[in-house]
Amino acid sequence: MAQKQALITGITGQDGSYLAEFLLSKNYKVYGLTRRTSTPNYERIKHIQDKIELIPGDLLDQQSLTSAVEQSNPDEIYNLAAQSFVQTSWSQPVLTGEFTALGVTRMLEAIRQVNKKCKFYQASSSEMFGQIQATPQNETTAFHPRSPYGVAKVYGHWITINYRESYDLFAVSGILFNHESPRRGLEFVTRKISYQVAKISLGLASELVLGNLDARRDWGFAGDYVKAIWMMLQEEKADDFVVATGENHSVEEFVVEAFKTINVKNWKKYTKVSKDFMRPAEVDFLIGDYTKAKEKLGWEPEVKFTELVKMMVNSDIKLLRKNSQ
Ligand code: NDP
Ligand code: GDR
Repeated sequence: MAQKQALITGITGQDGSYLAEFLLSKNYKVYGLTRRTSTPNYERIKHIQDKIELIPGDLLDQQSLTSAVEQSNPDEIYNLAAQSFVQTSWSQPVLTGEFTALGVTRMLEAIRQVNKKCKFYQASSSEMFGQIQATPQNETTAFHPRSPYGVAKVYGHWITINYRESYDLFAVSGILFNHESPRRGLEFVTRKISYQVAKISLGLASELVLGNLDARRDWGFAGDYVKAIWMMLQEEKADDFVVATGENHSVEEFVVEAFKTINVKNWKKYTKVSKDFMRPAEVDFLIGDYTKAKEKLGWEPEVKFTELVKMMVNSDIKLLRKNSQ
């Protein structure tokens, strides 16, 4: 069988790096779209950089996307690139719409113009459920996004379905709940906690300042989730799937567990709450129902909550020790 080719947008991000590793293990030829920056940010992919091919391009630039699809001639495109930080979407709502919403249409147009046989994955999000209309949330739950990011993702979700229905593209949308890892960006709450707790344990910091401790999320491990993403594109028929763990925990529970990892019971001594990290509109509670992914794809999450927290804190302790040598 001919070697399969894949193009990943957002390859320098958390999910892009795990997906690239996974596709390489399946013997794919992997191409990654990267945008121009004054300093390269290949930290997450430096260990596989000699095995992948990077193509310059930007979600804002149609021509660059079309030529990236021409150049890589992929069997599968994974559209992971986005302005992905919810908080920033209030300070940069228009840019978030350009990247996270219209960027999806630009990718779909590139496929339509170059090769309609190429399969397409869109990174949809549980943030689309926002102010939840049912519990747990599944593929049929109505959306009520609560941020410019969530609104942009709803657009990306529906334009993917629309191109599937209009042009018969194999275009699928994965509604992924929060997934974390040692490679998570430092601004997201789980990594912010694990990194700061690691610093506290090494005597490099004395406090952890957070926003809403009561928000509850269904947190899984990114390494597990990229498998589900790939499985969706191996199906006979294009369809949309929720990917989640079916469990949720509060931000406070994450903090407690993180401090437990470093044997600190009195987490309140170190933890402060600041209005600076509160959001204009909050998503209070998310919990996913992944029954469809389990039944149709045979996918199940492997890493559980406490294991995930420990993995992240221990990895940050190791990282900080290495950086201080
Ligand atoms: P990251 O923020 O870690 O990565 C985002 C990626 O998008 C980076 O590679 C970034 O490049 C790239 N990017 C941003 N803007 C552009 C642009 N204009 N042109 C080209 N590339 C761009 O996100 P994750 O890996 O966590 O998430 C991957 C996708 O999945 C995102 O679409 C996110 O919204 C979605 N998602 C994530 C979930 C999660 O819990 N992680 C859950 C549900 C959905 P650069 O390195 O140059 O900044
Ligand atoms: P989220 O992730 O908004 O769910 O989006 P984030 O980790 O930023 O927030 C989760 C919850 O924690 C609360 N919170 C804080 N958040 C941050 N970042 N910093 C804090 O100090 C803090 N204190 C409390 C937030 O209010 C929120 O309720 C992530 C992103 O990866 C999206 O791209 C993705 O689509 C969704 O997950 C699913």
